[in-house]
Amino acid sequence: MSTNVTFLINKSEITAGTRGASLGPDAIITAARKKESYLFGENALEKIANSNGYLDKPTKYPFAKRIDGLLSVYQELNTKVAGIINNNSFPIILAADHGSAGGTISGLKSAFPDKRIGAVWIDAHADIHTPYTTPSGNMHGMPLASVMNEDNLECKINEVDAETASLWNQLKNVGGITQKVKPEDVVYVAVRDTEEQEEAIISKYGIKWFTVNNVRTQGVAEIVEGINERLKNCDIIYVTFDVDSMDPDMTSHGTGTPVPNGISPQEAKDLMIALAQNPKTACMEIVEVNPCLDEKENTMAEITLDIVEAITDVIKKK
Ligand SMILES: [Mn+2]
Repeated sequence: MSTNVTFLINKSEITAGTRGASLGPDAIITAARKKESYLFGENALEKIANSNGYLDKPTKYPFAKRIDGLLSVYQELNTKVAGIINNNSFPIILAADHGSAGGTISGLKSAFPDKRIGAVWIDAHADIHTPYTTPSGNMHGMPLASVMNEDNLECKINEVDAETASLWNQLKNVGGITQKVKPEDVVYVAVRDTEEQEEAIISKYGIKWFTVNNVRTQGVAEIVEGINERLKNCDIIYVTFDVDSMDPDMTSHGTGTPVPNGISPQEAKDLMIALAQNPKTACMEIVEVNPCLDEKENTMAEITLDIVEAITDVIKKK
């Protein structure tokens, strides 16, 4: 058996709070060219339209910044990701910021409308805010809530206007199915920087959460066993990897919101390889490389490339 891989590049950085993540996918491709890897020439590569023009004008939506642009990004990802899967290829999304994940999951659900989807969220952050709870308005903190059809009104701190609420509802409805992932089918790995509104929802649903310490003390194999056990009733698995899950001292600060005490690059690679090996895994996404913020030249992209190469190898042999 062999599987085709299609890289899907999304350079939209409209949901991050810092600038430069749109250069992340190119930084990874540059790292490949530097080491004369032909990864991106030997596999199919597609792109979605660039929405970064939304950064050049003020946003009307303080609690969901540039949500109008994000709606287009979700719609385009929905079509592209479903199209790649329906074409019997395995999509690996290289995206600027994590707002992309909601569109990707929409596409996965569009391809598999009757299947139960599990999501493995490897990240320093929980990304489960909503316009009603966000302190920053940055939508890279909301993709998971958007695909869970979650508003978290119990923890509401913002008075959201009708237009924002309508756009948020449209975002949750991309692909025509509002709840794409159930809370019991989400697993966090390495999350360590959360806000109380997020913690409330995580504990309300009992979302499974493996800490950095769990990974370090139990080892990657046991964590992956735990993930697979938790998601045993899911038909399809989506894996999202935010590079800020890794420790900035062992990588670099080349990401929008670095957080100390993350997993090591080796742990990240072992984890991603093991997850790629699961036959249920149907889509993987890598996000938040920001070379503008990298104090060690292109180190974050080089480390990320190593992970992307490793999972591509595994997937192509499936
Ligand atoms: Mn994230």
